[in-house]
Amino acid sequence: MANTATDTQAQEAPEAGTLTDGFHLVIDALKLNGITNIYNVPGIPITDLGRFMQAEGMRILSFRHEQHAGYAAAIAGYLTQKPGVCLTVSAPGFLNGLTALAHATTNCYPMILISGSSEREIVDLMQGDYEEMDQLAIAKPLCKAAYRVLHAEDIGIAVARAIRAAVSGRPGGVYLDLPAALLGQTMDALKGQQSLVKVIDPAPAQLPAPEAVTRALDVLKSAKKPLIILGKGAAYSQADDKIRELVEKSGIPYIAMSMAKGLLPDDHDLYAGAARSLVLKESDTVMLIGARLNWLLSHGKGKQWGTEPKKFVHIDIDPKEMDSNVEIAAPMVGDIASCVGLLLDGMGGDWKTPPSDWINAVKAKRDANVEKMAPRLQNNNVPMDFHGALGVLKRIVADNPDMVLVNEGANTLDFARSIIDMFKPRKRLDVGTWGVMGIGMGQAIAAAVETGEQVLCIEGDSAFGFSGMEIETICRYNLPVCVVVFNNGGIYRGTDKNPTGGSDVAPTVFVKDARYDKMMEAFGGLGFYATSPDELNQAVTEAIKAGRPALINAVIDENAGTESGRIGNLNPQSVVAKK
Ligand code: ADP
Ligand code: TPW
Ligand code: MG
Repeated sequence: MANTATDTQAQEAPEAGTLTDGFHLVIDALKLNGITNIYNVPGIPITDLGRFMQAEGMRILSFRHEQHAGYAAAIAGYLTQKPGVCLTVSAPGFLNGLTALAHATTNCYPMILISGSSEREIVDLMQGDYEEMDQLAIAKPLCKAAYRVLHAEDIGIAVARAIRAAVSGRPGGVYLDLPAALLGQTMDALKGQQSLVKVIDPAPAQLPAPEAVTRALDVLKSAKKPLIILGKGAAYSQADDKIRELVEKSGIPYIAMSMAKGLLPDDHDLYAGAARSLVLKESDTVMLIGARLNWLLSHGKGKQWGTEPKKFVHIDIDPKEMDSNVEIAAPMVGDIASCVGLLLDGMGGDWKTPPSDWINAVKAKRDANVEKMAPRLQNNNVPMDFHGALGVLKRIVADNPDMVLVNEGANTLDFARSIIDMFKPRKRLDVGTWGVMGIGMGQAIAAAVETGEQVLCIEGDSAFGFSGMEIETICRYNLPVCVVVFNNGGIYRGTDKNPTGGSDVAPTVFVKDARYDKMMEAFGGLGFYATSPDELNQAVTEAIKAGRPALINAVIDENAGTESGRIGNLNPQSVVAKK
C-alpha cells in the first residue's frame, strides 16, 4: 500500500482543551492511512459522517443501492491494494452491503464495510430498536474479520486492525461496526489525535523457504510440456514486470484467467489463450500464479485436463490453497512478487527453455484458432450476433488500451472474454469467482474514480438490470463511462416460450425492444441505439470521444445466445420434465 505525501503529513496538534468526536476520529483514522474515497448510501446514523467526510476533503460517492457501493469498494481494493471502503446505514443497508463484502472475501479483494448500527443495550436485549440487528454476528462468517468499536478512543486501533486484516495475507473483506452512540462520543482532541494508528507495512512480504524455491525450479526443469496459468491474484499483486520477466526468461507458454488477461499483452508470443483446450490437456507441468484450482479450472482434474499426468507448482499466499483439489508437487507459499523474484534468481543465466516441439504445437494451434475466428468478427449482420458486435468492440479496445473494461452477462461475458484482447494489467474487471450478476455499474464507477480512465462496460441486458439505476450515479458525477447493453431480450436468449400458452412470458424473457438508451438520456447522459456493427462502432467512438456518461442499446439477435453461455453443463437436468 503506497503512502502519498499527504497521507503521511503530520497533522497539526489540536489546541489544548478542544474536543473531537467519533465522527472526526473515524475520518482522521482513515485519512491518516491514505484512504480518501468512500462509497456510500446515506441515512441514520451515518448521514453526518458522510457530510463531515466531504467537508474534510474526502471523496464521498453516494450510490442508489448499497450493493453497488459495495461492489465499487471491492473493486477499488483490487485496483489499488488499499481497502475500498463502503459506508452504509444499519440493518437493511448493512445487509445490502453484505453481499458485496462476501463477494470481496471470495474474490480476495481488500474491502472494509463500515456500517452504522443501533444501540447495543437495546439490540442485545432484542427490544426492537430502529433498524435493530446484531450486525457483527451476521457479518462474521462472511468476511475475514469483523470488529465493533464501543469507545471513541478505540477508533484509531479499530481502523488500523481493519486495514491490516483486509490487505495482509490473502486479501478480503472486513466488517467494522460503528454504533450510533460512538459517533457522537467526545474526547479531548489531542488525546484523540494520539490515539490514531498509522499502519506500518500493511501487507508485509512473505517469503517462501529456500527449499520451496529449489523444489519448484526442479519440477519446472524436468518439464517437457510446461504451462503457466496467471490468475487475478497475480494481477492484484502488481508484480507486473517480474511476472513478465519470468514468462519470457522461462520461455513457458501461459494462459490468463479472466481478470489476469492483459497482465502481459494478449498478443504476446507466449500467450496460449486461443489454445486453452490443448495446453490444459497436453501439458505435463502447470505453474499456477495467483489462481485457484476451483470450478473455473475444473478443479484441476477431469476431461478438460486430459490424460497426461501433471505436476503442479502453485504460488499462493494462502497455505490452505495447496492441495485444495489435487496434489501440488511444489507448493510455494508466499507473496507473488517475492516468489517470482526468487524463482528468477534461482533460474540463473543458463535456463533451458522448453522443447521446441511443445512450443511449436501450442503456437500452431493458437494461430489456427485465431485465424478461424477472424472472419466471424468482421461480419456486419443485422440483427447483430455476438461476434459482429464484439469484433467492433475488440478493435476499439485495441485502439484504447488504457480504457478499463467491465464485463458481465452469460453469452455477453463468455464471448467478450475470449474475443477481446487486453493489453495492460488490471484493465479487465468482471464477475469474478462467483460469476455474480450485478457488479457492472458499481465496478464501472470505482474504475473511473480510482483510475481516472475511460470505462467501457459490456453488459448483457439481464446483467445490466441488476445495477442499472446506478447510471444516475454515473451521470451525477459525470464519469467517463460508456455502457453497451447487449440487448437480446432476455437471459441467454429472448426466444423462450411459456409452455402452457398462458399470457405470462417465459421466465428468461424481457420486454421486447426495450430502450435502455432512454434511461441514460433521462439523467442527462448520451443515449445511442445501434442495430448494426457499423452503428455500434460509430456510437462507441462518439461516446468515448465525448468522455461523458453514455449508454448504447445494442440490438442483438434474440436467438444468438446459448443456455448459460459456456457453462450450460453446470445446469442440473430433470429426468421427468417435458422441455
Ligand atoms: P482467478 O479467478 O483469476 O483464477 P483466484 O481468485 O481464484 O484467481 O485466485 C487468486 C489467488 O491469488 C488467491 O488464492 C489468493 O490467495 C492469491 N493471492 C492474492 N494476492 C496474492 C499475493 N500478493 N501473493 C500471493 N498470492 C496472492
Ligand atoms: C446475483 C444467474 C447468470 S447469467 C444471468 C443470470 C441471471 C444473466 C444472463 O443474461 P444476460 O446475458 O446478462 O442478458 P446474455 O448475453 O447471455 O443474454 N443472480 C446473480 N448472479 C447470477 N449469476 C445469476 C443470478 C445468471
Ligand atoms: Mg441477454
